[in-house]
Amino acid sequence: MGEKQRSWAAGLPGAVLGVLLFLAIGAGASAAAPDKRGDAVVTVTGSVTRPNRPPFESFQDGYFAHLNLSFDRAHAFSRDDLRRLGMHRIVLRYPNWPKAIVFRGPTLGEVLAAAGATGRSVTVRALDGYGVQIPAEVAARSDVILAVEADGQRLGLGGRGPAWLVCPKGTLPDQDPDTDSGLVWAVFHIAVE
Ligand SMILES: Nc1nc2c(c(=O)[nH]1)N[C@H]1C(S)=C(S)[C@@H](COP(=O)(O)O)O[C@H]1N2
Ligand SMILES: [Mo]
Repeated sequence: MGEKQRSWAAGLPGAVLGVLLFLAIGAGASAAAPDKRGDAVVTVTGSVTRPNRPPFESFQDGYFAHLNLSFDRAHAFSRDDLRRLGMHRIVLRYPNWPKAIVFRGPTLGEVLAAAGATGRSVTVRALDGYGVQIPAEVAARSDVILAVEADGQRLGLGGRGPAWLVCPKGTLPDQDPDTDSGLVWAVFHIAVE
């Protein structure tokens, strides 16, 4: 093995070989399916028309599997992806919070649009499995924010991050106006159906 290849390559000047290699690598990269799993902090799954990662696979997607979640199509967002979508501001205060908090992040609608989501409702779900189902028309409101920042601090794991669903009181169906029930923190998954 190799004899034929070596003699073939020996006949070509280095520069030509370099160009051929460059073309081969370029063609390979552009032909490969996108895979943004490694950067994911929030993943939109289900009825999405702009997938950017492979379908659910139970071993690699161990945490989704742990919560009995699976999907064929999904769009993964990194922190920077979410920040780039827009940083809208909303200030909220609840009796069980130490103070009013200034939240910033993209609207839920911007996140869904970037994933090409088409559906009647979405379930915004946290790492602990807590989730809230929201009709599409509510999810599209400009004051429903997937906050990635609170009081100028990024929301991290172990805190309320990577994202915190926030909106004005009374926005979500059956939202209790006196408590922050329904404001999902530690959001990592949005299922569209
Ligand atoms: N991830 C996650 N978010 C959640 C909840 C939860 O259990 N897990 N509980 C909800 C409810 S019922 C309330 S009242 C508020 C405040 O819960 P906390 O006091 O545990 O922060 O968070 C909401 N968001
Ligand atoms: Mo609650």
